[in-house]
Amino acid sequence: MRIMQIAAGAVLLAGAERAQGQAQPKAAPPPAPAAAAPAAVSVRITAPQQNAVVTGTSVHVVLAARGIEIAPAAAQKPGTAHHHLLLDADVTAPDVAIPAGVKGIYHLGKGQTEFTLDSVAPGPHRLIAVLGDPNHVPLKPMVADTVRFTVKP
Ligand SMILES: [Cu+2]
Repeated sequence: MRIMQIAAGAVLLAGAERAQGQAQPKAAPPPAPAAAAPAAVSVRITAPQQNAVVTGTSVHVVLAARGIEIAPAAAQKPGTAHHHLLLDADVTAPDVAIPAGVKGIYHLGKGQTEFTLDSVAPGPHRLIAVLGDPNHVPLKPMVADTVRFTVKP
């Protein structure tokens, strides 16, 4: 009996990491409109990271929610939520649906937890994530997270 060795394909991770340790001395952050939620429900923007420098005009956003089920809005399932992204847009009124078709406001209405922002202009940006109920109304108290990042062309 012969023992055959199978050479597994080597995976090369070539230069996947970019050096992004640049400080931003002049970045005076505007006041954040998103209040922290004391409740058990929370949301976090895990990408891009705070003060990240993103190369290129596509910004991949990854969201992590805790304490609540993320579900498609169309399911109309009580007690669930879906993500909303506000790029350089202020949070909307607390008791009404987050509007659709507004520049800078994105409903991840299919229950997505990742989203790619395309054609983001070079320069500094503010991204806010807000959890909304199946009717797109922000949860009460508001559950949100904010990151600032800079796009380099
Ligand atoms: Cu929505």
